Amino acid sequence: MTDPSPDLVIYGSLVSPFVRKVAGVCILKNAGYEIEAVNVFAPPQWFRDISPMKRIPVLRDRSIATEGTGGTIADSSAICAYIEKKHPSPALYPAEAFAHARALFWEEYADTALAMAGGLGIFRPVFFAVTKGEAPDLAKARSTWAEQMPVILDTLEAGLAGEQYFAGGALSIADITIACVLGQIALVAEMPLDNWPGLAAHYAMMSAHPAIAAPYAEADKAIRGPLPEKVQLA
Ligand SMILES: N[C@@H](CCC(=O)N[C@@H](CS)C(=O)NCC(=O)O)C(=O)O
Repeated sequence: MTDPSPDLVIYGSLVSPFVRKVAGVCILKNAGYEIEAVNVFAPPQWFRDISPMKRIPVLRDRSIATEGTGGTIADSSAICAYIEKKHPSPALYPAEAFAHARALFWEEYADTALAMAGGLGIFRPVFFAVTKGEAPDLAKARSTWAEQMPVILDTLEAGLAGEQYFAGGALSIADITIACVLGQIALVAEMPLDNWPGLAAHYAMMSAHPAIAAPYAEADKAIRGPLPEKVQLA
């Protein structure tokens, strides 16, 4: 970012889909930010103090406070909602009430159901194994893809209902979150979406967007060292 000392600091790592989601929202809104690396698996005490659930990301708004818990917000959804208020344009939450709620639902679905299966069931068994010098746990990743993912991908495909975007007929927090969390699978595996053509088109469109592509490229750089080749899920 060009701003040498932006208000917004994101604590975490772009390897996290939730950190990429927050970075993507900042990019879309042209809000200056910087990432301060935190190893969430061995966090320093100051980070535990600002992250009650010991999770990344946490945001700090330096215009509010530069240290301690002041000016900090944990949880990507709370953070993105804050950035929306601070930088309203372009709007990433539909104005119409029902579409707004649908966008929040899809954000939550991606943060929970999709992240549990894709993150805990595919990304971690592959990537955490190789960072420990072990072979990727292909059995776990493949069984998750075969047994848990189809219903989730069916739900997303049905949710799109042939539309370009998930809620309100325009790019929203729903699209950003779904693309970032699906990207967690794509970081470690070839992700065959042929059975879900609407979702495949959505993912292709979103992955090409600079707000998704730039943070993803940083994560990809970090992953390709320990895992030069993506694994096959089928
Ligand atoms: N609901 C949280 C989820 C954040 C989350 O689970 N982050 C992961 C990294 S992708 C984490 O911090 N994990 C730490 C751990 O499992 O101990 C959000 O949206 O910010």
